[in-house]
Amino acid sequence: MKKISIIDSHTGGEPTRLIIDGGPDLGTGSLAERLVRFRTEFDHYRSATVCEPRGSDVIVGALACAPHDSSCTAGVIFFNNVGYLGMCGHGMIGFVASLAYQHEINIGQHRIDTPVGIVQVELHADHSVTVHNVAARRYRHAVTLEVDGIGAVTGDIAWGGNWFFLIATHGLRLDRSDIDILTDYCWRVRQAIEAQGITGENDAVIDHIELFAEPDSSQNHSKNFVLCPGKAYDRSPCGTGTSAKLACLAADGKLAEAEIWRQESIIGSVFEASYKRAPDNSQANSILPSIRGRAYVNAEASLLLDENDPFIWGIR
Ligand code: PYC
Repeated sequence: MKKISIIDSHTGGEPTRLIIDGGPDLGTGSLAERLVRFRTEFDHYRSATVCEPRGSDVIVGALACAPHDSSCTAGVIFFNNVGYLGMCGHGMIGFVASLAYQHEINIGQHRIDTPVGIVQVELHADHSVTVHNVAARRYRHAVTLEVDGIGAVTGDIAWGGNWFFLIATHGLRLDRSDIDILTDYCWRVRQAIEAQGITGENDAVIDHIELFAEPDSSQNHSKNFVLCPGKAYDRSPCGTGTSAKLACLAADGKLAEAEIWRQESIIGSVFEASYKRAPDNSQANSILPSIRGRAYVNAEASLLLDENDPFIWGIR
């Protein structure tokens, strides 16, 4: 019987399952190189960990890795029910909370190696975590596409560690009781984006769709609904999605540097966010977003992989 040791946490309701032992040996090299090895040679570990019958469409997996860059405390590769994520904001907060639970990280600043670059994090004394994400930027403004069963939809395309299509005007209520309607809307938009060959930079697939509305709480600035690549919706306000939103607000001159943006999720959890201008100006409109949130560890377990089990590597 093979065992994979995991720690589960949730960040604003969105789960993260961290593999701490028994995962694939991806060897050495940059985290981007190791992600390619994970995808091409060990993808069955991804499905065994996050897909049914052990997991569900909602779970984001995280593989703890030795960092490539020696200035980093740790490295991590994120994945989900259908593939891999460049970065994951709620997952990074869950990762740091799980390392803290294991006494492997101290209060203070740390650098974490990821496939899309080094991410600086701060574990605060109250155990909340600030993620200083990779640079975010708006790539295209007000892109209109024709969507089957909906009509014309207009949104911005932005990078926040993943590629997003952000829609402010959609005529829908962002309410938990309408999750199915919201999922259907976003999935249709996603399919139209793909069918019409609309991409991020360098033909990157836009695999996250984000809707915005007024927040429920007057303490917050906005509420969102984010549909993830595998058709599950983000229970948290989505760290990379909030980063993409900040890039759009900054590009529109609607949010100043260091000003606080409180992003509420579809279930009411909140990330507190702000940004700095990227110092090198290497990318036009590029900002450095920071996202603060809190994760709670809620399980520590071993996944058991029985070689007689026909679904040993998950339902793929
Ligand atoms: O928090 O960045 C995030 C995220 C991406 C997908 C699910 N959560």
